[in-house]
Amino acid sequence: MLSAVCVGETMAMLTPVNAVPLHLATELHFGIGGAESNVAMGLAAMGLDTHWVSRVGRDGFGTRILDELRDHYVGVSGVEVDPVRPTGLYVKVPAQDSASDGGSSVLYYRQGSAASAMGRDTLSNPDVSSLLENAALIHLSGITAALSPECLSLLEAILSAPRNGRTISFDVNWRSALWAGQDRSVLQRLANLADVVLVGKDEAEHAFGTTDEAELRRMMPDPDVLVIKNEAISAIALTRSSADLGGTREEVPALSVAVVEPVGAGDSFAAGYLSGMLFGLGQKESLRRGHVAAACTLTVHGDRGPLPDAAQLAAILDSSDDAWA
Ligand code: KDG
Repeated sequence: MLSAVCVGETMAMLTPVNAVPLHLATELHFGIGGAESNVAMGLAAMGLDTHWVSRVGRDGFGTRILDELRDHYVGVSGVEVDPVRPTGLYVKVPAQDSASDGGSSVLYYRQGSAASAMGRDTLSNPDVSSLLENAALIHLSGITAALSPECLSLLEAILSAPRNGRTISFDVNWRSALWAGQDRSVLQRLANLADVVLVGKDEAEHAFGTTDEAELRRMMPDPDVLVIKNEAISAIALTRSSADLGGTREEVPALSVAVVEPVGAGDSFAAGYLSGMLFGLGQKESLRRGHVAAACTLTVHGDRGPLPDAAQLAAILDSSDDAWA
């Protein structure tokens, strides 16, 4: 079975029940949230042998995260438990509490977290190195680059290693709160070391200073595929043909859905798209898988919708061929 490894931080996530402002909340819902582990759970749902590499604290939050990932068939043998540093925490608050992005906003309590202590040393853990060596896909994100200089050097080490048939995907995953006062130009450098890059147009403006497709490709010429997500409109895959560097452009419209909450939809899109790519599907089919998976998350509260398994996904895609014709 093809195996995928996602590397990054997952936090405990608290949300006021009934979407009341935080200071009025008497109950908080306790869940977990992490872009890369969201992708991992999506890839596992779609039938891939999936693992998550990270670090959690020796605390109840860390235990809960490990339990949830196991429950979603994601391997956690590559997760270290930090005896001192805590698991990161984030609070998702309703829009009225702060500057919002699509109905909710986040407060991070992750500085000095267990995951922020990942670094090049993480690669000397034999469980981690064997997972990475045997992976068909390694999925990384720009969030990790912002967590600490050590985390940045871990990404650089993974991205600079010989591929030996592996594909490395990099989701830019812009998070304004993490980049304040930091040098965001590293994102362009990291993206150019990856094989597949995913970025939303809204994120591209912050991370690269432009939303222009041609300009983005000019800034990121090296990845084999650059996937640009144009919010609710479409997703575009720009490929780099190895023979002539001419490349191709495939644009697939998004599904029109009643959005309940956008957080996590990009991760579901990534899982759908990357699973298609791993199963050898073309750009158009992979983008469609991304849209279907994203729609499953856009239409529910929380970071992940109940994603279809491989058979359901195939059935939805076959029957919706006309809609996309
Ligand atoms: O993509 C959803 C993530 O934003 C969420 O799960 C938390 O990883 C997270 C982050 O760093 O914001």
